Amino acid sequence: MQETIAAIATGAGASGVGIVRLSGPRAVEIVAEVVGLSVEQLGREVRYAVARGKDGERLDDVLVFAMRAPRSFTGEDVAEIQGHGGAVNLSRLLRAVLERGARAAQPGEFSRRAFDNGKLDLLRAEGLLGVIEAGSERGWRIAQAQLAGALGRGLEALEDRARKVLAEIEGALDFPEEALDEQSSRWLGAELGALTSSCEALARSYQAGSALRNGITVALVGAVNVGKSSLLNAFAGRARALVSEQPGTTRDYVEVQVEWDGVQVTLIDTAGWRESGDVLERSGMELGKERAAEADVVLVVSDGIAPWPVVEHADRTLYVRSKADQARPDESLTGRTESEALVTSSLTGSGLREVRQRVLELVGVAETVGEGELLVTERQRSLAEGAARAFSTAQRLLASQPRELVAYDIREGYKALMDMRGTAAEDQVVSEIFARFCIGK
Ligand SMILES: Nc1nc2c(ncn2[C@@H]2O[C@H](COP(=O)(O)OP(=O)(O)O)[C@@H](O)[C@H]2O)c(=O)[nH]1
Ligand SMILES: [Mg+2]
Repeated sequence: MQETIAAIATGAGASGVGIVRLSGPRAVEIVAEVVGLSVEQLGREVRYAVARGKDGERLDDVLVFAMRAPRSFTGEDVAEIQGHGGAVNLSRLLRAVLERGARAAQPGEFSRRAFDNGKLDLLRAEGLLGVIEAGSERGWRIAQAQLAGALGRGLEALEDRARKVLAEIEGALDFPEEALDEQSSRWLGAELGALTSSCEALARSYQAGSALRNGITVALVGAVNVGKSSLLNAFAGRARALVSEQPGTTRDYVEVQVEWDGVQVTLIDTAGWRESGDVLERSGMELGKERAAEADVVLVVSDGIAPWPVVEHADRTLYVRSKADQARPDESLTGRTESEALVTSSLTGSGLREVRQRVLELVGVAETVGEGELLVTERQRSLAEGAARAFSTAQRLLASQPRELVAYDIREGYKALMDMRGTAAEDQVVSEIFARFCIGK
C-alpha cells in the first residue's frame, strides 16, 4: 500500500500561519486523530480544533480539512493542518503526524504523486516550479500560463498533427510495393515542413522564455574610468559601486539586481581594462572577463576618449557611449562612430531608457512576446530541437528513401513531442524534474 507522506508546506520562518500537509491512504485518519475528531467529521469544510501530541500534550489551535481521492492536488486522500507559523511550532505539528504513522515527504513528492495520478503533466509541473520560484512579474506570469496548460495545448495540437502524418506513412507501410500517390506524398512533405518550422520556432522561443523565467545578466565592460560604475549606479538608482576619477577603482566585480519591464536583470560591473603590473588588478580584470563571457548581454562602454575595445560575441553586445553631457573631441579617433553606439549620461540620466529597451530586444523579451508559447527549460528546448531535426530528416528522406526510414524519423519526432508533456517520458527524466522541487510541494 502507498505510504502516507507529510511535510510542512509553507515557507520557513515566522509567519501568521503555516500548513502541514498529508497525502496518502491514512492522511485523513491521522489528522483526525491529531485533533480528536472522527474521520467522518473531517471533510472539505474547515474545522477549528486543538492539535495534540500522541502523549496528549496541547500543541496549537489549528484549522483542519480533508480532500478525498481523487479530488485533490495529488489525486490521493489529502488532509491539511493549518497552524500558527514559526519553525518550532510547525515542526511540532509535523512531529504529531509523523508519530502517528505518516512518513516525512521527499522534495517534490506531492507533485510526483500528482503526476503519477495523471493530475499534472511535466509541462505543468515545470510551470508550478516556476510559479514558486518566480523572481519577477513576467517570470511569474509565464509560469502561471504554463501551469494553466497554455504550452501544453499548443503541443497537443502539434502532437495531433504528427500523429496524422505518422498514420499516413504507417498505412502505406502495409503496401510497400505500391508507390505513394503523388497527392499523399505532397501532403506529407508539406506537413513535415510545417512541423519542422513549428518545432524550430518553439526551440528558438527558449531564449525569451528563459530570460523571463530565470532573468538575464548584463555585464558592463570597457577601459578604466569610462563611467561603467556610474552607469551601474544610475541603473540601480543608488550608489552601489564606488565611483572615482581615479582610474582602476573597481577591482572586483559588483552585482546588483534590478527589474526592467518585469524582467529580472542582474547588472555586473567589472574592473576596467588597462595595462597593469598589479597582480590583484589583473586578476580582477580576468574575473570580469569571465563574468562577461557568461553574460546574456555585454554593454561595451566608452566615454568617447577611450578607444572601443574589441569584443567577442558581437551578437549579444551593445555599444554604449557614456558621459554625453560632456563635450568630447573628435569621435572618429575612437574607431567607432556615435551612430553605432547608444549615447548616455549617468549624470543626467539621458539614454538609459534606450539601453534598457535595446537589452530587452536583444534577448527577445521586448513587450510583445506571446508568453503562453514560450519554452522555459533546457529540457523542453532540447526536445523541441530533437523533434525539429527528426521531422526535417523525414521530409528530406521522403523523396528518395524507403518508407520504413521515413516512418522511423517521424516516430522519433512524435516521441520527442510526447516527452515534452511527459505522457511517455522515461522515469529517470521524471524523477529529475521532481527532485528540483522543495519539500512540501
Ligand atoms: N560628466 C560626467 N561624468 C561622469 C559620468 N559618468 C561617470 N563620470 C565620471 O567619470 C569618472 C569615472 O567614473 P566611474 O563610474 O568610476 O568609471 P569606471 O572606472 O568605468 O567605473 C568619475 O569621476 C565620474 O564622476 C557622466 O555621465 N557624466
Ligand atoms: Mg568602476
